[in-house]
Amino acid sequence: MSDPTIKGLPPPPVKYDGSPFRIAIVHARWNDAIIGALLEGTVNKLKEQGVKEENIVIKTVPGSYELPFACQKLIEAGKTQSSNAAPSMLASTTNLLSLIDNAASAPSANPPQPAQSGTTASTAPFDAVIAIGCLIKGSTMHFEYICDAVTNGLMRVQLDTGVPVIFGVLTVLTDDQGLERAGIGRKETKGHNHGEDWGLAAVELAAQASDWQ
Ligand code: DLZ
Repeated sequence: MSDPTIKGLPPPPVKYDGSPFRIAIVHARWNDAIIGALLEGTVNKLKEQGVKEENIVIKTVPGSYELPFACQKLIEAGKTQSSNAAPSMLASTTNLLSLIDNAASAPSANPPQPAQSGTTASTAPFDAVIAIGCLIKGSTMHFEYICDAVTNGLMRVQLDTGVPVIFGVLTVLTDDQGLERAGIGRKETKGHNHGEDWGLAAVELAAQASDWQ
């Protein structure tokens, strides 16, 4: 029987070309089994949309609370790097897809492939940043405070910097809710990997932001 839900992201009205874009992903390491699968779904979707592997920069932070600060720093560093047009720390980390192997290894039929040699990574400012985290409710108010801070922080970063920040933060009540939203559920249906939606959203926002300039 097909899923009767009406929720979810329909395909974009047009097919966006991700090939001109430089996208950063910042992910938390807390709840790493879930994060690993989300990261993989995000990267695979970015590549499917045409984003070049060498133009996907991946950084990690300990927990979701650190995401807004890291996104802001990365966006600023990307702008500085571009205006200096000189090699920098970021240039040396242009292809960090190997980090996916260090994030919790989620079962994968289609793991991201290593970059082709001979390709040149962009040093342009980031066109979009994807913040990935997974907050799981515990027995105290900690969850509510972190969810609130991260949500507001990420919104502030995108409005202050003018660079789209995709909200890739799951705020779930149980482990199973998180696993299902990463496409690795333990029940009959594995669930949908929300990382794919975030990759799609990043390319769409990057394209729109450049059109509207
Ligand atoms: C401390 C904490 C807790 C209890 N739970 C989570 C979580 O479910 N997901 C997550 O991403 N991070 C969690 N953290 C860590 C905080 O986000 C943060 O890293 C620390 O409070 C240090 O600032």
